[in-house]
Amino acid sequence: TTEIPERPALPFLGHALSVPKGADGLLHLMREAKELGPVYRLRVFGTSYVLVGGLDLVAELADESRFRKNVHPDLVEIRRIAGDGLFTAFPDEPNWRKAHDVLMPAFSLGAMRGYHATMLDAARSLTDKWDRADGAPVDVPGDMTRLTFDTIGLCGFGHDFASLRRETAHPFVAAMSRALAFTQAKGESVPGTERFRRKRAAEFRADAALMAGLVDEVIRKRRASGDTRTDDLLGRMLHTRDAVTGEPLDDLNIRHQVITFLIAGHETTSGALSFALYHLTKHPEVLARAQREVDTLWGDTDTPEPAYGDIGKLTYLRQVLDESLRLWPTAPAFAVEPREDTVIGGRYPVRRGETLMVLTPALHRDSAWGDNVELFDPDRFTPERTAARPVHLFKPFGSGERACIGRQFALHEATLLLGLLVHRYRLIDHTDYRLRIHQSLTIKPEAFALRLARRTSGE
Ligand code: MNH
Repeated sequence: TTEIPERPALPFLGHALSVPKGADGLLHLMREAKELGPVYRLRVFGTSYVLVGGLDLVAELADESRFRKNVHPDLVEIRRIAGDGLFTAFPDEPNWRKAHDVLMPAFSLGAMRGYHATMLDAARSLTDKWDRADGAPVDVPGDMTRLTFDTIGLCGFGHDFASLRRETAHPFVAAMSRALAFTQAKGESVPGTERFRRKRAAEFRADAALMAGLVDEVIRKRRASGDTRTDDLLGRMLHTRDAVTGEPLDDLNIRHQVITFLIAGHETTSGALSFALYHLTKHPEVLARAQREVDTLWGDTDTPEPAYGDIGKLTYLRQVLDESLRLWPTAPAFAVEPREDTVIGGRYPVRRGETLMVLTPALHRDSAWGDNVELFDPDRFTPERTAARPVHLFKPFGSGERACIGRQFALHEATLLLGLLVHRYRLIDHTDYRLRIHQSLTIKPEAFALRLARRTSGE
């Protein structure tokens, strides 16, 4: 066996000085994957990560008899907000299986039929807002975030956050962004220096309390209403029992799940929508094809009435979304750990429980994708080419039993919205936008604005 490649490391600091903070961190890790190869080690203070960005290794790590989800140090920080919710639960925490089983039916493809009308309402609030802008620039990631946040609030909890009717971000979203930035900064800074940031720590506690308070109020209102529906996330958690234990989820766990869904249910989808609009803006031939696809379904009516079944017919738009998620998977990493000490790639020893971080944007640029991996080309996702591709080459939603539970939800919501947008508007790139990546827990295009003009028939 041989050691995993790494740059020369300083005592105590490890590689901490060479990793840029915040936004450029991911780009740095992607460059390192190019130079050091599909697996390398990164040390940040006391913590060591193995980064993996190549097909063969990712396929090996997908073997659930040898590896399981790793709750890495950043996720441990996020547990201060999301506790034992699905996303941050430790692999052996009993509440994970319990909540997973209770919630799965609410995320089946069939369940999307029940959310469709609500998703359409939310989408119309967005087009109303963009119509009112009347050609003035709109903040694309900002409005995508408003839309996806309102959508998960309405579909998941029957609660209207109405952020599309607000000028500034919703207080939950503002508190969440600050709190996530705080946990991230903590992971990136010298251990033990937290006490010098008392003010930030107090702000974090206030933000966490605000989120918990808001969520408890949503739960309280549902309980008080006497409404015992079980066809949304909150209803299932309050009024169904886990088949194995015969118990419902406990109140603290329900709070953690609601916070988890409010965060996980909107950040990534809004980023995916923003990147897709970016690519559509920069590739007029792709946009024209997407417009032909929606025009075939909806003609040139002013307000189309997309049926549930229409979403499955928007296959080219789905390819656009998939190709956007290939280049910029908006949850850009996920981690697994060996169940026992083992050897990966036939020669690299790794220890039980250590963090093996899959760097998805690097995997999505593996040479198995072809020569021109940086090129945006939705035709990579035709059914024929998808069937011919190794299954583990495309992992925007993670892997195995801890993969994204909200995948169908995100894809239904995003395809519907993109369809309505390309049907209705011409996208005007008035700033000749150059892509910059904004990174927190997830990634999105930084400061991306567009102007919109209504399409008239024939264009
Ligand atoms: Mn989502 C887990 C990506 C939309 C709720 N999600 C994951 C993981 C990835 C991911 C990657 C695996 C993380 C890990 O292994 O540590 N999620 C996405 C992307 C989109 C997305 C790219 C949109 C595009 N996710 C959504 C939506 C919801 C959601 C929408 C909810 C409505 N995701 C989750 C939850 C988990 C998760 C909950 C944790 C699942 C588990 O561990 O059981």
